[in-house]
Amino acid sequence: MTHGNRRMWWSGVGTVLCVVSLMWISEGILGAQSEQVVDVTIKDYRFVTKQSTLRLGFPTVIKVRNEDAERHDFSSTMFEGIPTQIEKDGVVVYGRGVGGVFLGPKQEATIRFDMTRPGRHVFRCSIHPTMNGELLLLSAEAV
Ligand SMILES: [Cu+2]
Repeated sequence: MTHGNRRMWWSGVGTVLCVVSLMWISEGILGAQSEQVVDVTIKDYRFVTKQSTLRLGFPTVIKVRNEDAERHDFSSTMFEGIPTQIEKDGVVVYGRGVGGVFLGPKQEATIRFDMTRPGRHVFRCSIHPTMNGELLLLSAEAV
């Protein structure tokens, strides 16, 4: 490699890094506006939920993380009849009759769907019937 070629190579790397960081920034801004995120952590056989106000008709993301050394699942009827995307271990699954997702020890999954029904939506672990939680959904008019 000659000196000139090397310099061109480095400026190429610089350009790529700039584009990547710009993509990160715009994704962060757009993501904050268009998606409402719910964080669900499974710990000591309990669901710990962090949610802001959830509104109907907005793309909703539920991030579930299992911090236990035990296998759990996050199952709910709230996805019934709604196109739902589940991402786990880099694999994305789409479905309309999704009941939930199983999570091995320390595993996490991301569930994406559009909220269409207002009210309280219960979720639970089908392996451990005492584990449950709920999400509260406001209709747009109530906000
Ligand atoms: Cu469980």
